[in-house]
Amino acid sequence: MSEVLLEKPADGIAVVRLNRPEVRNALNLTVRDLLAKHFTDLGNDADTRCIILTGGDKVFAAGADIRDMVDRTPIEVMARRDLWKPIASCPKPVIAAVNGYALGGGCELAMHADIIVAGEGASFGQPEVRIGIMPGAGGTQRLTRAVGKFRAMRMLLTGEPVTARDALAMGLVSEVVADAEVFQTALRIAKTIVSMPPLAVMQIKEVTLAGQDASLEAAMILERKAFQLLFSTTDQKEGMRAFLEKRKPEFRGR
Ligand code: DAK
Repeated sequence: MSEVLLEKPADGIAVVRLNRPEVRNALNLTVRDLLAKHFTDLGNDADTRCIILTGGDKVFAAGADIRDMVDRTPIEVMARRDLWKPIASCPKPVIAAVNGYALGGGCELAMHADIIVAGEGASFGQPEVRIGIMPGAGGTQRLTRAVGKFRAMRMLLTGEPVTARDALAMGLVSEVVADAEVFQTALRIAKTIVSMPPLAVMQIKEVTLAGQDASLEAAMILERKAFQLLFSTTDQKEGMRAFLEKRKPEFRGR
């Protein structure tokens, strides 16, 4: 069976599921290649409107595969294609459904998502320092942007994980639910997103992410332009008319 499974549980929703339970879903090169391929394909697939990324109900991912890395040379590491890029630049909303460990590259993978639903037993950490390296897929950057310098440094420099509840308090996850409810909660959120007008959804994602690293002034211009652009869609007319006519809108993604 493939080490990354692709499922379609409902209209418009794709599930990308890590499937190496025997090594805690460690991200070897095959897994990372498959993730890059699936995210590229789903990003280009008009029928896919929201993606759920999960490792199943026991563990999200214990990081990059240490067996894969132990004897690598700097040149080999450098020569690798950037397999994280297709996930980071995916135009569709991504929801991470996290049970169990999300460590190292696993925590970084979750942080590529737009929404993180965590089970009560989940934990998040960047333990790379303990094995002589450091995060290489956004752990020093996305984590710091999400939780602030002092909480990020505490995690990065000690390698100690935080619980799902602490992660919620820090702003590292969107929601914490009972372990058994993680996937269903993610699916419910995905269904809500899929019922929204797709062009507005994609503009919101793009502007929110691009604006994070721009000045407030530039980001506000970006927001205003995207806002104006949406007035060229039939979904804007439909959404507003449906509200005024007190009926459910029928969005067509145009
Ligand atoms: N890699 C390889 N194998 C792993 C693994 C990992 N990250 N994590 C677990 N395993 C394997 C174990 O070796 C063990 O294999 P066997 O002994 O059965 O053959 C099996 O999974 C079960 O593990 P445990 O016996 O340890 O299971 P426990 O439930 O007791 O503990 C654990 C689970 C997740 C707490 C523990 O396994 C653990 O601490 N794992 C390592 C966590 C870690 O250090 N993660 C950070 C890895 S470094 C890059 C970008 C990013 C990265 C790299 C490059 N580029 C852009 C180039 C990221 C780096 C990392 O993530």
